[in-house]
Amino acid sequence: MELNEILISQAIIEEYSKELRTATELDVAIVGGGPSGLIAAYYLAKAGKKVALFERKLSIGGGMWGGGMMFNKAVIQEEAKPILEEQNIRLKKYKENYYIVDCVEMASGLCFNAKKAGAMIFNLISCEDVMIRENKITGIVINWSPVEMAKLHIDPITIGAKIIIDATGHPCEVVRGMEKKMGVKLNTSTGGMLGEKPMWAEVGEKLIVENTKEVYPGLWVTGMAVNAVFGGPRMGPIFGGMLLSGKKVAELVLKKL
Ligand code: 48F
Repeated sequence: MELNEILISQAIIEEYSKELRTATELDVAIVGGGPSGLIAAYYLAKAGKKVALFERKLSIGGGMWGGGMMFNKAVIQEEAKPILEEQNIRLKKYKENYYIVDCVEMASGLCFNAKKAGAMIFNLISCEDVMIRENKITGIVINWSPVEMAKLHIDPITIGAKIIIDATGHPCEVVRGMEKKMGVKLNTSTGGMLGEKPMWAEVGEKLIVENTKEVYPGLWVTGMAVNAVFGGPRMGPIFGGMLLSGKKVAELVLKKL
């Protein structure tokens, strides 16, 4: 059968444009495609919400691919096991309360399942700002990552969303950018960002779930961004807290919508 290059190009342009157009008015915009963002996207899409995830990099998955120091295995604790089982991702028991997961299986599986559940996923797009109305965040401002990397002088476009989730991991970019520009009071003990603390896995895993919440009207945090905002410690290559935090933010956001 004949294959026409022009039709191939038209198919791609039309489909992509249609999807991005659909994503300009969302229930939930998620920034960052690591484990927490992907799990949040999965549960929100599964509940029928219009959700899109924007990831700066070419690959979706954030810090999952490299495991601990490039040994591409990660540890999951008992509490988070049902989440991965629901995703059909295999776990191997190591010791009581310690399960091993293959990072390639986890990263690709979470990505596949979020997409299949109905989340729109855009890679190579960075969130560089938020949109505000009075005292509420009402959207995100996005641009192609290569534009950002090449420092090209090109204006971004805006995505409207009822709720924004910052799932950008350690740098916590959305909350940080907003706090810097607006100098607003966040929902933390001091009203400001408390900053991530050094390694303490047990406490880090506990606080990340406890502090998964709305930090400013319309803006929620999940994953490592939670500990960066609320002053929790890092935890290294144990991923249960990220999954539990992603599920929790989806549940809270569903109640709010
Ligand atoms: O860092 P990341 O995996 O976030 P997470 O879900 O999980 C953290 C763990 O991977 C690991 C850990 C486990 O113990 O601590 O670090 O909290 O994924 C965050 C994603 O957000 C993207 C970034 O490229 C990464 O893939 N990202 C960051 N800033 C932006 C962004 C931005 N401004 N716009 C779009 N994507």
